[in-house]
Order: sequence, then C-alpha cells, then structure tokens
Amino acid sequence: MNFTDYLIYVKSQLNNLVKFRLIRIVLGNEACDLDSAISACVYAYFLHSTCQSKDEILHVPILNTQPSVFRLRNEIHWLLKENHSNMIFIDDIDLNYLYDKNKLEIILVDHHCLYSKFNKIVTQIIDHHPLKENSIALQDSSKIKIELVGSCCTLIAEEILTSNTNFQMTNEIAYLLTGPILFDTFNFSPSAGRTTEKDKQIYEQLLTYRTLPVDDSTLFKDLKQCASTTTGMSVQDLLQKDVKQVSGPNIRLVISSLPSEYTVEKLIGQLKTMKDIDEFLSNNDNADGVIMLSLETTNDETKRQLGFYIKKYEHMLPINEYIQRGEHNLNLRERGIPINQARIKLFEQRNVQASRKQILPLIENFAKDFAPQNSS
Ligand SMILES: [Mn+2]
Repeated sequence: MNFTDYLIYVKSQLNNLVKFRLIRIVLGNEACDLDSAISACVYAYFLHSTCQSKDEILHVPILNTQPSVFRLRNEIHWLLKENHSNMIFIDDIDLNYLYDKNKLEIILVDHHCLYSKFNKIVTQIIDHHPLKENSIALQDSSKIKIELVGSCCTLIAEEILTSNTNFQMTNEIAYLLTGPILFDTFNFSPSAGRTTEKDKQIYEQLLTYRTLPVDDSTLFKDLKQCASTTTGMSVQDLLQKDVKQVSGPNIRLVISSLPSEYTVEKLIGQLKTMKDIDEFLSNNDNADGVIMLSLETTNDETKRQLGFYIKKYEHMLPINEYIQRGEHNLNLRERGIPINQARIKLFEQRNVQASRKQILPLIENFAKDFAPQNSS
C-alpha cells in the first residue's frame, strides 16, 4: 500500500474504529509545524506497513491541531501536495472513548509529554526537544528516543533506516523526510546553529533513495517561501499559525512563532487597538498574554525579535524583569514601538541561536513559580 492509499484507508476507518483490538495513534505536537506533521504521517505509515496484524491494530497519524489552524500551514500543504486533504485532526477521533475501552496507545513524535491522563498510555517517544523534568511516565527507556538534533524527521528517518524490517524506503517517503530536515536546519546554515552531524548523515542517506531529481536548494527555498506567505492572513492568523501554550497555577501564556520573515515589529505596527490580540488570547483558553518570536534570515544572517503583550499590568513587570535576566542569555535589547501601549514590549534578541525550543522551558519555569504580587 503506498502512502496516499494508506492515508485514504485510515481516514475511511475512522467510523469503524471499534472493530480493531487496538488503535495506536502517532501524535504530533500542538504547534503542528512541518516536521511534526510529516513525522506523524510517515512514522504511522511505516508502522502500518510493517505491522503483522493489520486487521487487529490500526496505526493512525494525528495532527494535534484544528483544520482552521492547519489551513495556515502553507508549507505543509505544499510538501504533502494532494495528501494534505487526508490529514486526521485531534478532534476527529474520540480518544476518551477508546481510552475507556482500553483500546488506545499513543506514540509521541516531536514532543514527549501530554498534560492529561493520556500520558500514561504513551508507549513510544521520538523527540528533539530538551527533556522536561518528570514529564515522562513511560518506563521502558528503549522506547524513548530524545536527541537534540535539528529536525524530528532526522530521528524518524534514522528509526526507519535502521529498523530490521522489510519496509521499502521510497523516493516519496525520502523526499517527505528530506523537506523538514532542510527546513529546520535552514539548509544546514551554520549561522542558524540548528544542524547536528546526525542531521547531515541521515540527509545523505535519504538522498540515496531519492530517485527523482530535485534540487534541494530549490526545495528549501520553496518551503521557506511557502512558510513566509502571509497573504490574506489577519493579525489573529499570524499569531495562531504556530502556537504553544504554557500554564502555571496562576498564569497562562501563549508563545507564538510568527511566520518566517514576519517580524514582531511588523506585527505590532499592525495593531491599532488591542481588540485582535485580545480576541486571539480568548480563543486560546483565555490566556493572560502572548510572547511573540520572529526570525529573519537574509544573506546567511539570522535576526530574531522577541516581544510580548500582557493583558494585566500586574503581570507585566514580573515577566519583563524575568525575560531580561542575564542568566537566560537571550541578550535582549529593547526597541521602541510605534504604538502607545505600556503592555507591549519589543526586543532585538541578539542571541540568535535561542529558538522557541530554548525559550519555552524558561517561560515554563516562570509560569510554574509565578504568584501575583497582590495575592496574600
Ligand atoms: Mn520539531
């Protein structure tokens, strides 16, 4: 069964899940970025292809997002071509029902924990994010592969290429895995600092399966171009495209990575009132604020900006103080903003190697310990 037929087959089984003894889902992360989506689809396809009991076990790739957000992911649509219409989203499947019936197992790709009861039924993890303490319930360490490589697709490809199965790596699958590796490492750009030896090695191996000639510097440029397409996107779309949430007992924050080449400064310049951004926060579980990250890459130079908007002024000062601490090494330099709004801050982030992967754990620590000043 080829990749497309597999996706169509799985989708056709969604109303029929009870007939299987076990549903094993391969779940990408909530930001649903390129490597997360491709990792989920390709790994589920690999597991299905090599599964000895397909009548009993169904492997389902799941995108951990909503179709309304997925539509903003031009780069994933472009790479998947017509297959993008066969994606399955988290709300398409009743996880609680399957869980209660003891029919559910979860494999996490591009993240390593779930903040719910489902964390207990995780049976495998393949991820490239820094490990969060006490976040993994899975006991069998042979089922945990966490390495800080550039792209999760590097780890998925390694898993497949080193597996002792009869899985036939095809041009199509090698191509799908190559795209995110190029995209996440910025075409192996040294100044971006995302590439590891393993990314390069696995990439070289994948190339040997790529029977149809594609110029990979063009592939990279095309993906980047798609990712930076913002035509017709509203302020809310720009903020929603790539979000992760962080919550603590007293505060909930959203971290948005803006589409590439769209700076935080430009977004702030778009705000006439706080209505759009407030609406965005209410749509994201009534978050108390948003931290915005942006990345510009021009002529092999990488520039990052960090900004935030916080609803309540009493949250503002602690965040502002925390984020600028020297120990976090973000090397922030404050910039003026084109709007008179004391609850917005904008910085040049001169440590350009710190991406959301590094910033998110800092914000998680902040949220964990945050207590409002006026509470007694
Ligand atoms: Mn990733």
